[in-house]
Amino acid sequence: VGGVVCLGETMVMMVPGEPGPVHLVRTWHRAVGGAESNVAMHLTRLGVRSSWVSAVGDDSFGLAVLDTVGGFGVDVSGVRIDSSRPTGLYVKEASPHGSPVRYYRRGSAASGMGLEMIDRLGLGEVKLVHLSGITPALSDSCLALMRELLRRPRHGFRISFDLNWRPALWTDRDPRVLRELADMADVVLAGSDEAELVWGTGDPARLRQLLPGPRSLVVKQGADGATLLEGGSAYFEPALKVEVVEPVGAGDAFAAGFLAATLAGESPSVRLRAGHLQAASALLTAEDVGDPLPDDVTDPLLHADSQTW
Ligand code: KDG
Repeated sequence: VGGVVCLGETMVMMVPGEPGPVHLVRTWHRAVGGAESNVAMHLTRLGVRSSWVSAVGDDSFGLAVLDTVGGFGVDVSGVRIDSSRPTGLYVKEASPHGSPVRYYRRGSAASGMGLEMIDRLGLGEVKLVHLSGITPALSDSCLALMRELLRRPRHGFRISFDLNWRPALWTDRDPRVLRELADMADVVLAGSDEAELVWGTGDPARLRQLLPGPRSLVVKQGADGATLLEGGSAYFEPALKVEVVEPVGAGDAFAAGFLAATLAGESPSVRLRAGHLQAASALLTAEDVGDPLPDDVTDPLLHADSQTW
């Protein structure tokens, strides 16, 4: 009782195992990736009990996904095994400057999710439901599921929503629905480019005027840092300087660090720093979830000076 449930698609991820153009690559490294299960994995590592709910195909890739996420200690008992649809797949070309991703996920088991998934979430027992803007792009039934979750009255839990705008998924859908969904969440995480798409500005000072109210909004400003807008105040924390190996997955890591510290009742600056610290661990690996940073590095960083405006 009291954990976090993360809902969303997770796929098998193929990363080239040798240099060169992808069409010539013959050796592949098989990993697993999905924004929301990444968050659940990081949360579990941080000591927060987490479950991940989704659907996978009744196939070997589905098994790989369940083994990887479950192997981290995340509760995967709510995942539906769908024998009529395959597990999704994507190819990631790892590079420090951004990683082109090709999806093979149309018609996947997770895109078949709909309102019937709500019973699997254990809503009576969780403190936080974590969702992202990937799910509403997957299918009409996934969008309906997101709307229902965000609209229905919440008893005893909050909803966090990471915008996770993936342009490749929105080619035949209107991304403005992301604003409707974000406006119903309690905690929203957005890159400044995503905030620009959804609210017309990525500037925290302007967002602060546009968005009064109790909701918490984190604007991630890339390598500069992140700003939390909450209760009429704004808190900025600079990011850590790291040698980036590969950036995909850093946003999920940030979300987990921030949410774990939020659930622990920490101050705004500690919550943002916890996000940056998790993100740094993800920036140092080509996979989505990297090794944890050692405690003697993280502990002093969590408690340095902060800026409020
Ligand atoms: O945040 C990382 C994810 O983008 C990656 O794991 C793949 O879930 C994924 C997606 O839909 O892009």
